[in-house]
Amino acid sequence: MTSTLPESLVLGVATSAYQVEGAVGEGGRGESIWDRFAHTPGKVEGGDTGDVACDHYHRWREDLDLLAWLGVDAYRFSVAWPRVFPAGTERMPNASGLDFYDRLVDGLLARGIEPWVTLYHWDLPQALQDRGGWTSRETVRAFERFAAAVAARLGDRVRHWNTINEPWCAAVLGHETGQHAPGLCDRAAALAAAHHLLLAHGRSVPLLRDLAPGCRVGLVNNLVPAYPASRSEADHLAAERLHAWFNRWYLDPLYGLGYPERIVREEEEAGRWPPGGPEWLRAGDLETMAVPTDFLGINYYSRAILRGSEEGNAPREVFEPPAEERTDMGWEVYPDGLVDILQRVQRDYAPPSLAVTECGAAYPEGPGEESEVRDARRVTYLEGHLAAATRAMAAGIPLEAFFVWTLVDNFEWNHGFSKRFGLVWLDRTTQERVVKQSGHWLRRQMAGQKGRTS
Ligand code: IFM
Repeated sequence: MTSTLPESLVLGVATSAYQVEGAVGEGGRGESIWDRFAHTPGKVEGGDTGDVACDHYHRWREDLDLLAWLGVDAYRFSVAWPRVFPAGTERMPNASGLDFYDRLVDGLLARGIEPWVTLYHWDLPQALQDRGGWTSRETVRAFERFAAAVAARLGDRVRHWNTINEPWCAAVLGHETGQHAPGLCDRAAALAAAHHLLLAHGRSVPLLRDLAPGCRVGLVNNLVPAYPASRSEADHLAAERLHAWFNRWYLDPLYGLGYPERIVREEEEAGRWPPGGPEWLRAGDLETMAVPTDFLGINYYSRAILRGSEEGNAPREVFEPPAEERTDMGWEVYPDGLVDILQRVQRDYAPPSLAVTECGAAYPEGPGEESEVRDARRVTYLEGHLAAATRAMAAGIPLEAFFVWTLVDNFEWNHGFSKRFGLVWLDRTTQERVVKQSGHWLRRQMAGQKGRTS
């Protein structure tokens, strides 16, 4: 079969440690903020936790065999910080924690799959949270030590590194809305956390370059293209405001532009940004964040449509697409948004390279007759988004990779196991894995792409 996918596009699958590993008490792993949060009644749907998750810690060989069967070029996974520094501040890293990732990397390379390592995908050691977590500068220092320990161990074999995954989620969902760990509801804390996450990124890039010679480094942002609901000035301003707070807050500083003024002004007016700047914003921080990187990772799932304020109304998101155009998360299926956001990022920041580090859909389909999982909607979703990625490349966007979220149905944060994003269905009781129709489809795409001669 011949695929229409560009031959140069690296295709992979992505996961993260807390969502798949389980084995939370093994190998000397310490408690993470997600262990604490998930075990707090009422925080996660169904009372689910990542205690067992997909048991990937024990079944990693089987999972790597699945990746090899799919034929993917690359696998993006994260390192659980509390496996490496269980209490966050030990003098030496926990060797047994690093051993796990050492085996994983060797297992990937033996199967011809390129590892893309993410350092922080939200599982901060609880001990660091107890000292202020991301609202404290101490955590930045602890992250540097974590990054250095992982790079010293894996840097001889891992070429691609993502420093931080989705700082917006870690900062805002974790500190302002309280939907994610550590569950705070304090906008000022979210601003401090966002700053320290970006600073941790900036500080870790030179360390990675030293300890993993020849590596390529980037940060991963979840970006949402924002569209005005009409041509009105008010709707246009509302869309630009969302873009500034959701996207630019985590992009402008990386490219030497500092924080978007419009939001800073709003924070000043709300009394959260003192005249001399907040205490956590120190001289040199913005320069540190703007360290040159090799690529920018973009996680894309959907778009937002904005209506400006009407009498008595704050600007708000509008447009409720019909159920059939939404995934199980309620997110609209909108592949063109991927092209738009890639183009806007390229236009405004011109990163040397881009990678779609996550893209995928939650749908509930499970095994029917003869154990087949007919998730045709996921196939359509992925076809649409890969076609969008291909269009972006044809328009000159330097897109190097596309990772499907995710391999196996896993722990979807505050939604617990109620949302299934996997190419492979998980039976949580037996841990049996059943490849879905979308997994078979991806395997055919991979075979087609590799079979191309041009
Ligand atoms: O499951 C998450 C992932 O951890 C981060 N990006 C979005 C995914 C789907 O919600």
